Amino acid sequence: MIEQYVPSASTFSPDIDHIIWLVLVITGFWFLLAEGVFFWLIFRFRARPGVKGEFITGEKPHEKRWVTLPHYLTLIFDLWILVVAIKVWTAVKITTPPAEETVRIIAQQWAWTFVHAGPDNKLDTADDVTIVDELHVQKDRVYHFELTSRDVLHSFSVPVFRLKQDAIPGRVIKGWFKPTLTGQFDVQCTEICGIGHGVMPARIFIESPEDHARWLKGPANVATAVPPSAPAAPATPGGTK
Ligand SMILES: [Cu+2]
Repeated sequence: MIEQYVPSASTFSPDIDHIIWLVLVITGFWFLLAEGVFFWLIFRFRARPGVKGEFITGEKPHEKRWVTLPHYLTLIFDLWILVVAIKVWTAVKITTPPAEETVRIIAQQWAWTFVHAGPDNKLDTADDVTIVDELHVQKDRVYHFELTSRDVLHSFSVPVFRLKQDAIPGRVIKGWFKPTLTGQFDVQCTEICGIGHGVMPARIFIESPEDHARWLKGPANVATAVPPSAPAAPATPGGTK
């Protein structure tokens, strides 16, 4: 159901969605039950004409059961969430599948720079493709990312991947993803990083292998590529009279 609102586009996003549902159902069940019992008790033991309201201290054994029994049941449900969460954490954060490609992601106030490996599939070579606010990846390909920041704390978030990772200046944080859908989706900064935080969105383009190869070679690449030290565009001749 979550994917009706935010598509699920990575290999691990269904597992994250499963945890969200599990937590929602368990906490929702206990919330509704606790509130139901709470209001029923208020109604049941209310003061009425001729009947004094009862003050129950909860010290008698049969009264304590109202606390201890749900308490132990809640702990069992907590353990259930913990086991599922550790399994997903291990799959997403600990066991990393081998990279088919690596992309470098650099955050700064207030833009994202993405360094793509280019046709030779190696970073730090002449054919690297460096683009601001556009990340181009292939469907069904395992990407490792190297995330860093030039200035302050940022957070790299791709909602369709259910991926969020802080970017910390002075550190290179590694992670991975494998896209499972083609399309254009949002990339967001999810750390308040200054006055321009709200204008720090980017886009991820998940392409088929053919489209990605076309993008690497085609004019779209030339049109959107921004060299790191691009000179300022000259003024249009005749523009000032
Ligand atoms: Cu930011």
